Amino acid sequence: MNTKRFIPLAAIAIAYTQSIVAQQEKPNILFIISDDHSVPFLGCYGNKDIKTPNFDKFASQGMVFDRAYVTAPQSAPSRSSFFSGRSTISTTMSMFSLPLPGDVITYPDILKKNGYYIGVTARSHHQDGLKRNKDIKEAIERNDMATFGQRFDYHRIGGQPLPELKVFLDKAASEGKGKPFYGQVSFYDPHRPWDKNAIPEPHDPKAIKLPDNYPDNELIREDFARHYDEIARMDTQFGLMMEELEKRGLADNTIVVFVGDNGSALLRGKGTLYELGINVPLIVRWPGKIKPGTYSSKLVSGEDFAPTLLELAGFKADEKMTGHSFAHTLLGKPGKDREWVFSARGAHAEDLPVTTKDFDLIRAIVTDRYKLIYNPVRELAYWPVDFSHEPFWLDMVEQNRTGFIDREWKARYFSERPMFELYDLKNDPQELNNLAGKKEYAEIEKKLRDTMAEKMLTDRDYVPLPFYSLDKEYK
Ligand SMILES: [Ca+2]
Repeated sequence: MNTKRFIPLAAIAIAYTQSIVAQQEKPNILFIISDDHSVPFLGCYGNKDIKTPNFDKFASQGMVFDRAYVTAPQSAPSRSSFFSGRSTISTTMSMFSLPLPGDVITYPDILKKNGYYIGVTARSHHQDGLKRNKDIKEAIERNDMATFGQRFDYHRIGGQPLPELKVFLDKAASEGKGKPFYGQVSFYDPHRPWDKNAIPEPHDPKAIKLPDNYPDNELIREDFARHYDEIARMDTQFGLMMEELEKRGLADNTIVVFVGDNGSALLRGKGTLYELGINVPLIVRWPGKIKPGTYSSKLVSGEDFAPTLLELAGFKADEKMTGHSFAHTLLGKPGKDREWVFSARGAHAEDLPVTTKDFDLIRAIVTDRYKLIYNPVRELAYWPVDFSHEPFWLDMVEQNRTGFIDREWKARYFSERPMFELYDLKNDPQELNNLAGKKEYAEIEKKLRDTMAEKMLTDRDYVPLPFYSLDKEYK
């Protein structure tokens, strides 16, 4: 007799009951994303000008990170890392228009396999390819490249985050009865264009403190104030979303993550690998598990959410995931922290590679103190992503054309870039003083280049590795 096949019914019943109990104890996960949002544009980052009472309250209930970096300065690639736990290079997602390949395992896939009800809703997740262009859309469909409709139990693109969250929670309760849920909800705010009447009491352009060494004039202040307005509008809706969790009795057993998908569309923001481009807000709340009102300056990468959330839910990450779990940080336990994060810029949107608006290649390694930026196509002219038609930018272009532009702005926005940029973020947080090629920093630079090269190598990057002789000058 094959004893292995003989299992008493009572044992099956006990095992079944245990699995239901275990399932019910699993935390729900709500992953909320703002679209184009840099540190420090929330009150909880010490920003006194911006009105974000709901985010600040949420921050006081969870853990705030001020050194979270996305893997790319644009939505589609950055979000692919959130899902895959890998860099945009290793999953071939560094070109904006591409869909996430079907054989790339995401952490919601793993949660689903382990009994979760999973959904994604509101603003597009951008993982099924760029569909604005009819021909690209048809090519994606012809080749059956979109996978998100099949991956998720609930899949919707469109609608505002608050009503869409309610619909998703209803679905999770009815269709996913008894199962824990994973839900991703994305905001449209504060993506450009920035509305003039986003909130009843707009921010006063004159009262705003601009970042240090940022150009300053009326047009720029007006632009900045409208950015703050959109963040404040999002804040109100975010507050109502948290109330909705409370009302449904879900707040205590739901891990809520709030993160920006890439930096704000500002000068040296979105599309670039400077701090405003890749350092995004990150707040995580899990009542009873994460100590309320805590701050962390540990490095976090966009690759890290998948292994972290899987660990918090009690599951193993996929072996291809390269992210580091920061679950220990969230739970206040000792563990191995990241020493660096990697970020990459590739093609953006669907236009030809004429300026850095649609195409650029940049790689960056950020450590606790330093940042190395590698610009393989440094001669490509800078052109902003998403604000090339805004009055303040056109004004700067005109100033440059007529030769009346400030020398600093000319060097920063209208000149060829160096191949390498090295910044001491502790002494030079604005990234103004390029230390690359300087003898006294040669050792630090070499270490960063080696780290970058190894990451590019292991992720099979298509860009030449960043090796060069330090004696050779690059301007
Ligand atoms: Ca974005």
